Amino acid sequence: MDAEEARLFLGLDFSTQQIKAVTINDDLKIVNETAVKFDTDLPEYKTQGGVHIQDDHVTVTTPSIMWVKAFDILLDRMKEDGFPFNRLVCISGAGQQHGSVYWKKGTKEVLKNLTEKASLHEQLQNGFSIPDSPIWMDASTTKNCRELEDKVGGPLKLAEITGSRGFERYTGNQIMKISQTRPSEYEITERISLVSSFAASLLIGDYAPIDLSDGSGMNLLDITTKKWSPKCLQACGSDLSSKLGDMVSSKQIIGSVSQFLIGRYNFNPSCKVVAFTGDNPASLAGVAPKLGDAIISLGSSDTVFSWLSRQTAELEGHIFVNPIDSDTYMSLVCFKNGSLTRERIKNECAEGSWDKFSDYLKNTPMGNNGNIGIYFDVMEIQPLAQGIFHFNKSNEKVSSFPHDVEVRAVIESQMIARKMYMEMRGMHVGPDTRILATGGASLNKAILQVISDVFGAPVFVSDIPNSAALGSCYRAKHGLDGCEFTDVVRSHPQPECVAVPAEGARQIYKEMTVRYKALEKTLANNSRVDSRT
Ligand code: 5FX
Repeated sequence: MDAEEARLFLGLDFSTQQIKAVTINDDLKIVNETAVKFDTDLPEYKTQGGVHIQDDHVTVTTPSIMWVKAFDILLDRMKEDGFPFNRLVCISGAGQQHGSVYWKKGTKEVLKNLTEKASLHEQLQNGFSIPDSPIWMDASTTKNCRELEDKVGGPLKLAEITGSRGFERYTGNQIMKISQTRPSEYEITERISLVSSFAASLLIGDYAPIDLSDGSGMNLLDITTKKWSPKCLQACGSDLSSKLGDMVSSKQIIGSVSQFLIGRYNFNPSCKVVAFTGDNPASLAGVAPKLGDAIISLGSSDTVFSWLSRQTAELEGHIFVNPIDSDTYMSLVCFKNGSLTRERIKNECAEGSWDKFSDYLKNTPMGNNGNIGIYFDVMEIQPLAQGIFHFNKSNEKVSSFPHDVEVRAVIESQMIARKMYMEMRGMHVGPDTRILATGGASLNKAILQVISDVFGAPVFVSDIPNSAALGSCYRAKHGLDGCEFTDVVRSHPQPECVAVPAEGARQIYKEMTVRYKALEKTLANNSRVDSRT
């Protein structure tokens, strides 16, 4: 087949701050990358970091229609650049996890009858019963979480059924809040999608099913039977099972591209769509991991995750059905204060320069002379606490640190927390564990060195920061070709080892972790916290 005809696979990532599209060929070579950034490409929606934080500081939403308009812009941009839509044979995608989209009654018909003469956002303008989608940064549903836990027999029981105790951002709790506080809007809701299945709906011109892996982030799915849990559904809203629709395995082909895409952008009528999933499950596919690898994804949120052969119920962290092999699982812990906090410290302490930030990291000692900072700019997930705190080597609170100390403190405390909670979730990290780093901050070698020192293990990167979009390309190929995932990723670039732990690091961070844990506990007890802690 000559290059003009070769098959192409498209992977989309509807993330918090942008939509990213990556296209690969059969050799897994990236042939196109296009992005639309919400804050700058769609300034009319006045989002910051892609979101609206409401006055109560805990309710966080994004206008659903903005995502639709951003997708129009993305496709228009690719068309203007002469992108060969007709060579795409399969598409899959990812969405920020847990966020929910509420389609108004009658919108299924609109989706099925889209005309190529108008854009998607013009036609879907009135398609949402709740125009602002609650997203993963939302922390307004503590009361609903406790109610759900109580109704199923407690937090551990909920974790046993759904893979997680009640978490504020989890979709079931968000749905419960809406069904209780906005009953008339809930009533006229025809379908509730996750961000991932909402995005897939735009491609197939119909409501797309939720996949098992992203569906595990809702506190609604029984991750053992792989069916909606009747008890959880009942607790969260009336008639919920019909509003959610059926679920599918993450590698299932859910349809072909819509007539709208064929007519307006010249997509190939035989181009298939594989179920979309969450951004973290898609990233798992994108790093082509081996069993036992620990993955650390450094983005708007930081997440640590790994591939598990079996599940256990814990109060910390989460278990999802594995997006690559639905007979296995993936574990994950998510931290809300990730790259935006690092960026704030870079701006305040390193004159806005990542080079200067890195120099400070290189020129300060491991352990930061005993200084520990804790940086929860927004309400953290674990612990459920907010604020910025500085402690000297005697654990006394101090008001601030010199700039270089502050830079090291933010990275050290973030990475200590990542490792500590990862171990609490049952993910093991030994000196031989491969830490695969991905996401924006994985480009910064000085940060990677701190990760290696804190984790006491070698850190690897491949030069692909968009693992969720790339993983979506791999998942498209996997779903279409029906082969083993290991065959799909055979020519995935081998990750390069970029950092190994420095001598003495293990002891320094062992001691520091004990102190960090105790300090974090005092904060959690003194700030706005989960009623259980
Ligand atoms: C995972 O549980 C999260 O909440 C986040 O990582 C979102 O998926 C970010 F998009």
